[in-house]
Amino acid sequence: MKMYQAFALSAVFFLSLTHAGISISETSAVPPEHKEKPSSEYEAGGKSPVGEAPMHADINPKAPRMSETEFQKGKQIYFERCAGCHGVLRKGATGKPLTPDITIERGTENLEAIINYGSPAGMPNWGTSGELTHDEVDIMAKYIQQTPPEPPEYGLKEMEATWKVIVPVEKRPARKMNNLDLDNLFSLTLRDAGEIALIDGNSKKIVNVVKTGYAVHISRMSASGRYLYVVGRDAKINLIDLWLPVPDTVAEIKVGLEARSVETSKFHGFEDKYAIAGSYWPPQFVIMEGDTLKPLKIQSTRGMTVDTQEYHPEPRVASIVASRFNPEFVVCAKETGKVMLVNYSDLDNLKITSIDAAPFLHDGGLDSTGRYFLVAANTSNKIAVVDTKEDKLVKLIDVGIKPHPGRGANFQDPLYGPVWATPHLGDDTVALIGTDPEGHKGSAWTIVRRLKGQGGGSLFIKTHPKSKNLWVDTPLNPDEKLSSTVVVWDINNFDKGYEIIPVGRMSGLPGPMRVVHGEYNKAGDEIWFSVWRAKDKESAVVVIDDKTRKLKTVIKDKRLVTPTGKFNVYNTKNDIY
Ligand code: DHE
Repeated sequence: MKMYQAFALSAVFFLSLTHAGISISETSAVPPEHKEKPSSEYEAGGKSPVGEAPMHADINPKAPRMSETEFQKGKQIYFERCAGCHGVLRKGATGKPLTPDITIERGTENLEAIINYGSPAGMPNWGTSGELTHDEVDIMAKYIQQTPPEPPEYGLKEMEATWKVIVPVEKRPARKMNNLDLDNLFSLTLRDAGEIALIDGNSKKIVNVVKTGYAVHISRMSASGRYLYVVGRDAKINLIDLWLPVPDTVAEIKVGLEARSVETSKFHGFEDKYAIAGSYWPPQFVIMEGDTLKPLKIQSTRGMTVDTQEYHPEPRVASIVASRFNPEFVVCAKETGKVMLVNYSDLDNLKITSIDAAPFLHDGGLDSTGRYFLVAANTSNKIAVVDTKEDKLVKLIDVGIKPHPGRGANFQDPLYGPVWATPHLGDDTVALIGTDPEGHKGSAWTIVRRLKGQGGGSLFIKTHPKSKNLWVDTPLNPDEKLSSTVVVWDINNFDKGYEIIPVGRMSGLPGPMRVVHGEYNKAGDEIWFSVWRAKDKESAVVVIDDKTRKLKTVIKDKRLVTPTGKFNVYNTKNDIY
């Protein structure tokens, strides 16, 4: 049985990542074949902030008539539910293209049926699940036959208008003004609060809660460990100075209408000099001053796809990492499948090496030497390996269904030496890929082991150089037993199989919940997991002793609303994962 069918059959709940939090509705009346895969829900569920922007729309004489109210409703639903998979301009992304030349041909009735019942290809059953009413399905079938309204562009003028330096560089302290052990500080995403919590890794106390962008996404560290950068889905970037008596925002900017990634320059001589943020809309990235966020250079990602070599108007910027081998940022364009090595040594004569990988690029990380970047081309079911020293593609490796590594996990396999691993959204396997072309030539860039985990719906994997454990979460598995637990293998004894750790139960909170994103402390002797519940419910962070795999402590506080990703300062600045 295919994994997605297994999900569909076992699905009891319909988990929806609405902007308001997790909404959960029973779908037992829905025919099993029409229940969607968790991966499509993950991409489709989030509300796109682009929908808030004023847009111009042309009248298409061939499209069915809609009133202004219906059109506005259709637009709102489209940006809340559909844009994540089908793209802002409906040119297609992980979902099919929905441009009027295709949709008018299909006709209103056909479109209604597919919106209602979904499809085995991954389209959720919006109608029969009860997410959309009959009238809303009707509106959507008509709406997608209209000319797609275009959101505005966002250039230097718009960025500068939002740019604020709250504490100028000369007014900032010249040395650390607090007694915090900054290396063991954690930045915790409080997704639906639009905040991050800074938590002291030693005392487990909250140091500060900082207001950030809407549906805040990830944090990254400057090379020195002084500055923390946070990106919201609304493309707001916060620059937080950890040297202040109480670490807080010293500068902020909005770099577009929607974004997911931020990173800082780490090449020798450029430490803390530049920051970069990639946006979903407009499809572009911007290089900024590292200590003020002053926007310096904006570069569009629009261009040709690597496979059919067709123009794509909306290649969203997915993961970005900083090279340590060259003064370069590694920037992934999702829809075109290109990995761009952007050399920041001369911004006026910007050199970009464009590497053909595969669509649709999403998340990835470096190998243990920092030389090779491994990124998931998730709908191609591949991992692309890029050599950041020689600036070229090493290999495209076929893995399981929809790899989702986060940044992946690096460790020494007892037989195959250094490996990097990824779990999958669409199946229950974990692929271990050899990463040592010099010491272990025969196994480099091939899958050396395929572990069988407890189920699909995995998002993140984690280990630490001091640990013998490999942890994998399954937060998007529809079975609550799996979404509330994680599994852990002994790296030196994979044959023993995995142990299931009931992290959700350890938190003492009732379900439903999702246990997501493991992160080690600096010492590598404890791992933290978020117990992610709905916005109006209590959540927690569970800290596990890595050696015994037993509960160490539970961090609870009413301010910890929808905790998801966490980023330890030392591990993040040194790319330890
Ligand atoms: Fe993420 C990383 C995009 C939904 C938690 N996520 C990333 C990256 C991208 C991305 C491109 C890599 C950034 C980098 O390394 O520079 N995420 C998206 C989406 O497009 C998607 C599917 C849907 C959306 O509308 O945003 C999405 N992501 C989620 C969630 O729902 C998660 C689970 C909870 C949350 O907080 O929003 C989530 N994403 C994360 C985390 C990382 C991440 C924790 C960083 C992992 C790491 O260890 O580096």
